[in-house]
Amino acid sequence: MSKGQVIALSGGVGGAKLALGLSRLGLGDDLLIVTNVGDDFEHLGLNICPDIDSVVYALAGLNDQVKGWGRADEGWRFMAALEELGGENWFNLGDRDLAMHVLRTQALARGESLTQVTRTITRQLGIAANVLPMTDDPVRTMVQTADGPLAFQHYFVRDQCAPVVSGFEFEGIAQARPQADFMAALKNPGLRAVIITPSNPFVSIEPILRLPGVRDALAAAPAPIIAVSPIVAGLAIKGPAAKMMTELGMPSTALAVAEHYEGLIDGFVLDETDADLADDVDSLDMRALLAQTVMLSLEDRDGLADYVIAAVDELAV
Ligand code: FO1
Repeated sequence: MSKGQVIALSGGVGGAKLALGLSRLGLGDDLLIVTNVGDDFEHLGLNICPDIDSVVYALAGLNDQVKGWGRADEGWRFMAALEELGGENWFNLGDRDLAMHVLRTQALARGESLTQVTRTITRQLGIAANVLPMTDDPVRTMVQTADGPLAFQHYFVRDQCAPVVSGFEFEGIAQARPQADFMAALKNPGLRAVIITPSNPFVSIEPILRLPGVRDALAAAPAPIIAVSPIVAGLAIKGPAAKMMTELGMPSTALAVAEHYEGLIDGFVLDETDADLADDVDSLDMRALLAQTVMLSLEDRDGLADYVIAAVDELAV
C-alpha cells in the first residue's frame, strides 16, 4: 500500500541527483518533483527549461554526469554550424538535446501547458515520477549586479557567474499560479514528506517558495519538511551558491543555509563533515540530521534518498 505522496523541491544538478535516488525507492507517481522554472528562457526561438531538463535526463538515465547538464553521448554539429553562420553561440544546445527543446516549443505553441508537455515527455521516457514545473506561468529570475540586472542564463552561462550579486528578482512571480497537483499534494492528508533537495537556496528553491500561497501551504502541510544542505564544509558541491552567499554578506556555511530555511523546515540534513555545526542547527527551530550528502555515485544517491525518507518518517511520529 502507498505510504503517501512525497514532494521534492528541485533545481537542476544537485536536486536532480537526489530526485534520482528518490525515484529509485519505488514511490511511482506518488513522487512529485516540483521543479524551478526561474532559469527558463527563450533562446533561438526555443523554450529552454534547464532545471526540468536536468531532472528529466537524470531520471531517464540520459544525463551527462561530467558536465552536470544536458545529455550524455551528445553531438555538437548544430552548434558548429550555428557558429559558422555567425549565430549566438554562448549557450550550448547539443544535437540530441535540441529534440527536447523543439518538442517542448512546438507543444507550448499549440497551447499545451508546460505541465502537459513535461508529462508527455516523462511518460515517453518511462519515468514513473511526476515531474512538475512549479508553475505553468512564466517566471524569470533576474540577477541584480553592480552593472544592473542580468537575465539568469546571461549571468550563469554567458558571464560564468563572474558578476558580484546583490540580490534576485523573480519576474512574474506575483501573478504566477503554483502548479495545481503540487498545491493539491500539499493539502493532501496523505502527504508523507516535503524534501528540499540540495539545490541553490536563492535561485532554485526560493522561486518555488515565493509563489503565491506556497509558504502558507507548506506551513499547513500535514507532513514533515526536511532540507538537505547544498553547502558542505563551506563549499557548494556545484554552482555559485557559496560565492553568492559571500557576496550577499552571509557566511558560506551549511548553518547559514539552515538559518535561511528557519521557520519553514522541521529537519536539516548536514553532511557528516559538518558535524560540528549540529548543535547550532539544533538550537534553531529544527532537528539537525547527519548523513553523507555528497552524491558521487548511484549508491550515494540511493543512500541519501533512503536516509532522508527514513528521517522524515521518524520526524512524523
Ligand atoms: N550550462 C552551461 O554552463 N553551459 C551551457 O552551454 C548550457 C547549456 C544548456 C542547454 C540546455 C539546458 O537544459 C541546460 C544548459 N545548461 C548549460 C545548464 C543550465 O543553464 C544551468 O545549469 C542551470 O540553469 C542551473 O540550474
